[in-house]
Amino acid sequence: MKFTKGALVVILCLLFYVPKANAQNNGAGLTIGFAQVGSESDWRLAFTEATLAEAEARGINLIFVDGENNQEKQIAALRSFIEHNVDGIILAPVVETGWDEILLEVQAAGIPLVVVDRNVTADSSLYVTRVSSDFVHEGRLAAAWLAQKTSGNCKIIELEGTIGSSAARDRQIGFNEVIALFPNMEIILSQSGEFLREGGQDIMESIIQSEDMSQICAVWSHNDDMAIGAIEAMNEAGLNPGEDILIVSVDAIPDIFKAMMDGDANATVELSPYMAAPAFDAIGDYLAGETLPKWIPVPGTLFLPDTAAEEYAKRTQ
Ligand code: GZL
Repeated sequence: MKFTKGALVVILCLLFYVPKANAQNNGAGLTIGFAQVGSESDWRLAFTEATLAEAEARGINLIFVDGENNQEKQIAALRSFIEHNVDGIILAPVVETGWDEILLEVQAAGIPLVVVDRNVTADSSLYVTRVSSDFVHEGRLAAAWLAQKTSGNCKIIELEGTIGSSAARDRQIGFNEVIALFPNMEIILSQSGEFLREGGQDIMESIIQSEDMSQICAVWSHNDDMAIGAIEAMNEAGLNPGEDILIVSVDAIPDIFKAMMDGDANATVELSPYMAAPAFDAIGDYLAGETLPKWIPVPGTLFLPDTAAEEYAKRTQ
């Protein structure tokens, strides 16, 4: 059988074509850059730890950069990944805006980028997909629990997360949507503790000095770390968190279950720290030529004190 020159070229190309991703498209053997927000909360630390472990388990060479809650440091990390000519990038953006220019540079370098956790306002054509929970749903879930717990009658203090982050904004949107259905539910004071434990404690210490706490029915916190800081401040002031003042938050970190076991907290909405597997799969699938949806949701449910001991044990063993 005679082959034309063109046919021979095609056959040779097919023989020597090595797809960047392996057959399972799980990212094995790839070099991936990970620009993390920082280490501001126990959930963030758990997310980092789970991502490093997942990369090791898959044989992925992960270049990790802690953004120290600083967008400029994250942007510098993305530029260093381009210089490294990594196979893929995972970005956990600290805030929503200011990413268009660097995402265009990453795209021009031909490097697939996956957004994880918080969102960006940049056009979705600039990233492969986003892996995250639904922050609006988390806020709705927290408010729905509080409404049924208080029969729709509650004056609330809100501890907001990082200003400019989609997590803080969307949790607030979801929570406010639900309490708007109850005329006697009202947020009387809202302040950002930047998702930090000491942020929640500082805010609560100052509120205890300035407000009549007997009017306060609940603290709604955008994450467990700020809730735990607020609980510390209330206990030091002789108040009774978990009883006189209900505590509802998000993340489901081990310490919030410990607080529930101590009678100091009442409800938390789970945020899974396990987002690396779908993110690595997305990069592998993209490099294998597959098209992905622009959002890969990570579900979370509501936890109450009745399962706190079991959940605490599960998360600390
Ligand atoms: C939300 C995530 C938040 C966590 C906080 O997905 O971005 O950031 O709820 C963390 O604990 O600081």
